[in-house]
Amino acid sequence: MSISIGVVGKPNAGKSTFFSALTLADAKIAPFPFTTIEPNKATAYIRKSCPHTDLGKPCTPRDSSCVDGVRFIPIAITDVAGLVPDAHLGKGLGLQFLDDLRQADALVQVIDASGRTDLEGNSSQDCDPAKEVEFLEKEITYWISGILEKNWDKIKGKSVSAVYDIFSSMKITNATVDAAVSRLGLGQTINWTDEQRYAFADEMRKTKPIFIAANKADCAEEAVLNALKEKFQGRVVFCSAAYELALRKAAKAGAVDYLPGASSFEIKNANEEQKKALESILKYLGKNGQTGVQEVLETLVNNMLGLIATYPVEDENKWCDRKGNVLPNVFLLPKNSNVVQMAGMVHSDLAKNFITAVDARKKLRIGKDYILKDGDVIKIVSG
Ligand SMILES: Nc1nc2c(ncn2[C@@H]2O[C@H](COP(=O)(O)OP(=O)(O)O)[C@@H](O)[C@H]2O)c(=O)[nH]1
Ligand SMILES: [Mg+2]
Repeated sequence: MSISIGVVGKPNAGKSTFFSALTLADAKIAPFPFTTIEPNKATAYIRKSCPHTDLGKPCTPRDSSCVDGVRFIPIAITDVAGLVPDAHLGKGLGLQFLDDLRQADALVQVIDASGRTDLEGNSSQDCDPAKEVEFLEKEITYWISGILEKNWDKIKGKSVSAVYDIFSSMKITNATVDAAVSRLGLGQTINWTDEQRYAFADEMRKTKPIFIAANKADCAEEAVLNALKEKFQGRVVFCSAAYELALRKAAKAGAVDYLPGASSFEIKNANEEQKKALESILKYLGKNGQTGVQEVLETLVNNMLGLIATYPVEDENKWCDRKGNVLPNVFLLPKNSNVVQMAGMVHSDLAKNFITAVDARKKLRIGKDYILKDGDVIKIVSG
């Protein structure tokens, strides 16, 4: 199952621009027709250095792509409508559309770091973007609490296991549900008050980490950006979705040579007007290192979700599958996963009938307790 991330935030923060920028890929990176699923669902990619550079032979990826030694690993992204304070009371477009995010492993909240729009998304001045984070968490908790409320007749008076299905459809395990129930001291029967239901929903909400994309950094004040960095340490990255989108469009049109997340680009053929626009983007990159859009996704996946990339192969010498495809697949797994968990990602039978495995880099036999590292190339032997 692929990793799925939802883009949320107030109206006009730049969610759709961020979504388009993140998921616009040229044919080199997205050679397969798996890019756009629905208008608000598309594929983005995180970058990893591809193990083929250590093998010294080119790879033939089947579920990802490789450009200049960089493996681009697909991540599903969903863009939803804007959320406003009191959406749970019917303000704005309400909360219903959040149902699209049930399968999300994490969320990116796009906030307007320029401070030029208020919490409803209307033009304004000197708004504090930190306030956006607070209200949004609350509305997401109301959404989850609302799902419980809709099912209340079915679950009221039953044991806690009656809510397992609701949460497993949201990628939340039974063990996580049980832990929250005991942490809150709710007992084994569902006869919760409204407050208890909300508190439980809040625990469930916390299982979906929210990373913050401080957008419109191209026209934000340094002091505001610094305050955000201080307040949301480790879970905020500044970005300019508008610049990233402009660069990816220019790359697709052949005007520039630019790879997502790069710290610079080359202008190939652009008219005077385009050149001027591109030069101001170059200046921004010179100062900030990158547009930040790719960095948001990669910091979220690598640090906040703590996922590592592992490559199963059937031949530990040629690093290929039965058909000779070199490093055909890549699996993202939580840090500290063992090799049997990896086998289970490839196929449940591989885990069930696991015998042993081989670290294809070291040509070393490894046991079922081996803890995987980012970039591991592994041959699994099963009965
Ligand atoms: N300066 C600047 N403007 C941006 C950026 N991202 C989006 N915008 C503008 O903000 C407005 C709202 O963007 P949109 O993506 O539609 O916001 P959404 O309502 O959150 O989906 C549009 O006018 C965008 O051009 C950015 O990084 N920098
Ligand atoms: Mg939008």
